[in-house]
Amino acid sequence: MNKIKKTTMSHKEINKDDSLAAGGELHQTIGGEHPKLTTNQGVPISDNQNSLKANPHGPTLGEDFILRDKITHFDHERIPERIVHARATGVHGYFELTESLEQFTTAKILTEVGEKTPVFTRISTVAGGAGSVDTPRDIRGFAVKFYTKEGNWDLVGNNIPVFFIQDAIKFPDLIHAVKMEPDRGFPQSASAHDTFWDFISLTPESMHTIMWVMSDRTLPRSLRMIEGFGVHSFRLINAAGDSIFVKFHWRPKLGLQSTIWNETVKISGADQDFHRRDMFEAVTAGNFPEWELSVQLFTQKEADAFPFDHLDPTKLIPEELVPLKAIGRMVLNRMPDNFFAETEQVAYCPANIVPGIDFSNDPLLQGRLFSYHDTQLSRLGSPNFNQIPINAPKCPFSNQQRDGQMQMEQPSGRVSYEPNTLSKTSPRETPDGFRSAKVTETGEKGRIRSESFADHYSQARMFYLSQTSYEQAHIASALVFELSKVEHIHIREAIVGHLRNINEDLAKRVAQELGFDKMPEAPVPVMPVQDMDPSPALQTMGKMKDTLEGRMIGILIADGSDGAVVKRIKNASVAAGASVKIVAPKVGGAILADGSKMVADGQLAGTPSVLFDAVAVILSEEGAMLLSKESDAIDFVKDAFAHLKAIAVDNGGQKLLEIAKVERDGGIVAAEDKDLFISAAKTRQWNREKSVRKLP
Ligand code: HDD
Repeated sequence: MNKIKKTTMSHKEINKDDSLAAGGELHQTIGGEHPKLTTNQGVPISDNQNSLKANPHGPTLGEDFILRDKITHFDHERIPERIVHARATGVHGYFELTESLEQFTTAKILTEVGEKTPVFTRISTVAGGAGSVDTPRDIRGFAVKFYTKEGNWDLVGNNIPVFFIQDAIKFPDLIHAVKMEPDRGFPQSASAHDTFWDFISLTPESMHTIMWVMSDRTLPRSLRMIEGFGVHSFRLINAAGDSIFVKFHWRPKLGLQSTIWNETVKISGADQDFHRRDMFEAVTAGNFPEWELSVQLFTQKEADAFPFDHLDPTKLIPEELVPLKAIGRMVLNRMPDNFFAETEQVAYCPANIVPGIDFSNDPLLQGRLFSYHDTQLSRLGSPNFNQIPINAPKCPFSNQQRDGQMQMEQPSGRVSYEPNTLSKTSPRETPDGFRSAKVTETGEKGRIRSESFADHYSQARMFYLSQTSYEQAHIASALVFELSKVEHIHIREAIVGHLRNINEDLAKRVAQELGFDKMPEAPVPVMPVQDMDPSPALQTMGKMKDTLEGRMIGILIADGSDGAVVKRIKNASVAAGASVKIVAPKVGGAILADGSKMVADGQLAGTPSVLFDAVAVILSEEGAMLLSKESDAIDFVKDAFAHLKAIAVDNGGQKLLEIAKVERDGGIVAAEDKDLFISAAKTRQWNREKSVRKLP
């Protein structure tokens, strides 16, 4: 057991008054073997609290190399943040193949069943900077680095299967439009502003992705409850050299779950690190998130029959058309030791593929192939970033590339070229090395967009019509929220014009809530909009699992609460797979009815109900009266109700509901009926929604 003890200081000459002023307990330390503190040159340091001065009141001396060593390094601690996807959570884990794709590919990671391949997965927001909040309405990046036996394979996807634009040349404009406006420096992480919607209004190809972004998909409850998509078609190549197309899908074991917009806004205030903390707490508690990897496989002939072009990244292939085949699972089971070294320095690149996998001609993918390596050169500062441990392959790697800034390797011998006759051990080409798919390219060179990319509205319509009525209302209200933040009326009108091509009813709902006097003109689509069959697999609500696993229950208590009831709810929640936090007016806890003390996990003001999936309010009458004067307690129950959560109450809890003017409905259950509470907690009370907010 480590215990706090005073170290025996060898540097007694340190100015004691100063060190006490700087915290008093400065020299307290946790026992153990402490290595000597040194400079970066290894010179032992005797005083790390005071710089070298000419006299007690004199100037600091330039010769203080210890001060310079420390401050200079500090001055250079930050590296450029990613231009997009700056804010993220990274987790280590493994991928295990369960079904071999040997018929289609030679890639060992997709053929060796049972093999566990280490992975590092980084899940990010797109628009916000590294210090922004976790919960804006935004796409989540879903990047997986597989450290395979045949080199690193990076599947750099998103939690949405389509993208805004069809050609990489438009990417800088898209990102400039969505990021903070350059003159004012805001908004930091929101799409709800003029420049984004201005660009979108002029980019009809973005309409399908806009439907996804305005849906509940972009408000995930947890990063453990999102899907991931490789987005583009890739190719698999088999031993005979034949290739087939493939799309990759990650599906979370915990199912999909999203938050309500009003809840999301409040979470951003209550806990800026909501998703990062959720992942950290789950993984460190041993609740390892898991995803199934599935593929959609299809031939060129099948692709030719699709009513869309699969090389267009604004299109998805409905599961009903090409079913998903589950081939493996990814388990994330270890948080990084050091956020900077791993989550910040990891460098993904869609061009990192392994033998047996190849690219398709998707023009967005083609542009991405050079962009990522290029950005890492400025972000990490040297072409040797592949030597940073998080980026280095875990299989042997060897070539004749040499030197460069921050070179960590020290090759020996006189040969640094290939081929050569002088070295018997230098690396050589190998027959099982990477080969491209056999593809014939013909046609005329030019800056052209294929005509097969011209349908911008059919899949947007399919997505909208595939949603439940609640989800459709959420899309409409998201559009109203976003466009209400847009100052320029012509931009609002242009977007509603596009919506008319997607669904007239949606356009009307949005126009009405924006206060339009008349409907704006719809742009004439280049191609007639097709009515595709709805695809229920595109819903979020339909993919919510009937489980409390991975969810969090909050129990509000105060002095006088009935401990037996609290324990019953807690035990039932834990048995159903949830985690539980006790919330009380004082973090030290509350004195229960039987005189015992129950320690709290969170203090009421800092632990609002938005942080939980369902809540219980267990109070004595006096406790309820006391809390009735606490706006945080009133908000606790009001918000839980407005966010459609199950609420368990005893008599005191009911009293607080009455004071908060929360009317009882099917989602509010008696605390003694723990089973009813557990089943209500597994879902949201969607029927309640119309009673708590006006939906367009
Ligand atoms: Fe990108 C980062 C996903 C289009 C250029 N992108 C980045 C990350 C993800 C994606 C998940 C973060 C990786 C990490 O965690 O470090 N990007 C996508 C998807 C796209 C896409 C799914 C479309 C299907 N991206 C895209 C295009 C370009 C880029 C068209 C440029 C031509 N993306 C970048 C980048 C980033 C990046 C600027 C910033 C940091 C980085 O690469 O490493 O190069």
